[in-house]
Amino acid sequence: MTQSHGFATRAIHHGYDPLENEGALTPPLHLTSTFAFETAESGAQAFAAEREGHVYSRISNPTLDLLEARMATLEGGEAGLALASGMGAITAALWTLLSPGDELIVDRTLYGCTFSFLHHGLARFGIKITHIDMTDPQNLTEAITAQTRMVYFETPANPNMRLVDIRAVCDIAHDAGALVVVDNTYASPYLTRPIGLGADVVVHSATKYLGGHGDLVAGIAVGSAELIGRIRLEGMKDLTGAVMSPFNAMLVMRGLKTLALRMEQHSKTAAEVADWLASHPGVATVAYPGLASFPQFDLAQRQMARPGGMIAFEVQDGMAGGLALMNRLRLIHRAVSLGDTETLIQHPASMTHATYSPEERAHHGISDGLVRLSIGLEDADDILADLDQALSKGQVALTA
Ligand code: 7XF
Repeated sequence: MTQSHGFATRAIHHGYDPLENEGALTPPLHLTSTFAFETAESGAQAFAAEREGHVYSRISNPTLDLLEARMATLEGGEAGLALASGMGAITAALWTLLSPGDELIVDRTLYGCTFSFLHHGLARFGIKITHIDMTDPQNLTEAITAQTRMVYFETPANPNMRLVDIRAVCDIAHDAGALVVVDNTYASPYLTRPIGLGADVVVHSATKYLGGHGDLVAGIAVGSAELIGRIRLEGMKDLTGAVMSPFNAMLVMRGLKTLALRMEQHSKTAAEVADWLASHPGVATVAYPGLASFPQFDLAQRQMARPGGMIAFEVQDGMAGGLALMNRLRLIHRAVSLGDTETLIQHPASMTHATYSPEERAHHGISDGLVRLSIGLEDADDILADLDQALSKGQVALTA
């Protein structure tokens, strides 16, 4: 398998040949915590990193190796690392790459637990956190200093769908000697590959589109062999211990096999739903990168292969209207998480972004009336019918 094979082909085949594994089409699951040494001396050499080989599954495991190799090729990075959760990936990467006295510049909009980790975790250990509006890269030029060690953002951002121009931000950050870490959870490597645009490390909640079926919690980091090697031995092994279970790695690999197909379908249905919402009189605003009215539509066209499966919108009656709408839905589940086969709806201000204070949410562009939809793989007509019956029961007029 080479990088010249297509995305879907690599997602299915990369790094594994059944004929080298007793013909087994599916790779073996190495459900083991430890690995036996031939001799005491070879064990000592393994610990001293003087020989290759697995030692203990908090450091590496053959099943994780395969997932890591597949994610590296899909993201276009040298190496991958499989972690226990998206937060495991983010915390392991940032604890490894930042030191007291460093400054971290982040976008205004971040997933709630990432925001909480920065302010209640990193900031307590002498790391300065600066939020800027990264939708305008000029703001980074003005904010960056000699102490800036890292620039970090999500694109599209959870929950309000703001995009960041990855190439423009990487150019500014690298000129100043800072690393760029991108949370690519919302896009997945099928839609956006930040490393090809200059990013140093990509992190994922593999719980979402990579796994794709809502049956696991997992995380991934991808980057250069040098940076990922450090995150493995410092951030994962010692600082967080947040290693992925080999069983979950099997499930993520199963998910990856259909990632291309799923992202195409999520995008197709979401585009239809976003169009429908945008023309509904009960809906005040819709943020979806595929809508011509989206403020960063041109950037979305450049940076995303498809607009993706996530939609953020506000109803006319604000927060009360949003919550009422959620309670009237019958097919669409009220649940956090995203990227699953089931369509999910949640209210960021009271759920995923409740870690922000009300003032912080206002300042960071997360309105109380915002509702987030993760479009699943059901028939589009059924999703629309559920939204229609829910919206029509409010004070707002019904569309056909
Ligand atoms: O540790 P997790 O696998 O749950 O991943 C954390 C995470 C990291 N980055 C982004 C952009 C995320 O969206 C997440 C998890 N978000 C879920 C959500 O927004 O619904 C978590 C449910 S509280």
